[in-house]
Amino acid sequence: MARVHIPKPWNIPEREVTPEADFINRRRFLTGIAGAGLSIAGASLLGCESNSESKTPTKSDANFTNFESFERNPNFAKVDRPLTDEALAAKYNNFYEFGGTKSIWKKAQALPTENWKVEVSGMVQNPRTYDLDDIGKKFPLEERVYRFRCVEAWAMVVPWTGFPMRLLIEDVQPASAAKFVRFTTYYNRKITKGPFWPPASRLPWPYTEGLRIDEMANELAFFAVGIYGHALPKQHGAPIREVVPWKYGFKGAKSIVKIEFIDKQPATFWNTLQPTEYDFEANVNPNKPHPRWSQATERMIGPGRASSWERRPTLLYNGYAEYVKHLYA
Ligand SMILES: Nc1nc2c(c(=O)[nH]1)N[C@H]1C(S)=C(S)[C@@H](COP(=O)(O)O)O[C@H]1N2
Ligand SMILES: [Mo]
Repeated sequence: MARVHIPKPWNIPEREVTPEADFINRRRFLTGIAGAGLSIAGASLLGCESNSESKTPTKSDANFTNFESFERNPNFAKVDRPLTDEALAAKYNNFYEFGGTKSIWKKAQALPTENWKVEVSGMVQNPRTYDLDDIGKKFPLEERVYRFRCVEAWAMVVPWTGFPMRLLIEDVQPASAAKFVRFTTYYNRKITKGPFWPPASRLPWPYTEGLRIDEMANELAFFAVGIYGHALPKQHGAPIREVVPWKYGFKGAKSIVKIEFIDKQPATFWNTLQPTEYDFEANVNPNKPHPRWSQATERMIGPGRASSWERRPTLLYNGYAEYVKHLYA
């Protein structure tokens, strides 16, 4: 097999290097996966993706046509900082299934969202498979403005449209023995072929996440089907994703296909890869540094280089202590 050029992490343009991707890079080199003759599209990693020229897709194949009718919930509308510019948020994403750079929005357009179904199963009285139509009819959709904080220390404020997870719990009626929930997301190696992981990879696909059920029942925990007043674009996790604003962003699984109620803490993507860096609980905490960087401050997504973005102090539970601190007392 022909030897394929494998990009070194230090060849990635600086703007693309992020701590999470950096971890995957280091891991690949350390485990020697990179040594094999791999037919991966390494070249696309080297900055061929133009971030600025083409128009950013900010809409998906709208599954809900009447977004204008979903009102902002005034109880979840006030945040201590302005909304992030929509086009900036739509071009700065983590979606490792499609690649390890922040500019995966273009590649993420390959995600097929037609006839999407979400299976809810496990320890529940009413197992269900919802399509998006069911979701729109069954759950009253509303808009909430939430702060968002990635473990990599970038942050944003965005309006999500969706419904509280609590309503889904009420619909499926978990058994009392169910203590956790596992979210499984879309994965198809033919489509979700991020450049960091060749078939030989031992990365724990599909991307999964989990919560305790009492966390899921908290009034902040939200399923989003929209952002900025329209259906989620693919790069933000169309057609349905989790939003848990007091936790680091990696807890918010995108493009969910399955929700299972279980009695034990589930293995999850990042926690399986590196438990010392990505703990299951993953509550935003300025006083608990990541092993490789401080969490004391965060940078708000803005124009230009990340190094020029406004820095602010990180807030405990990302500012949502009054809603969630009793969960961890
Ligand atoms: N399926 C899936 N969900 C995911 C991720 C991912 O790589 N795959 N990345 C997570 C991380 S690390 C973050 S910070 C957020 C980013 O969400 P955004 O791109 O919509 O801002 O998505 C989370 N959900
Ligand atoms: Mo993240």
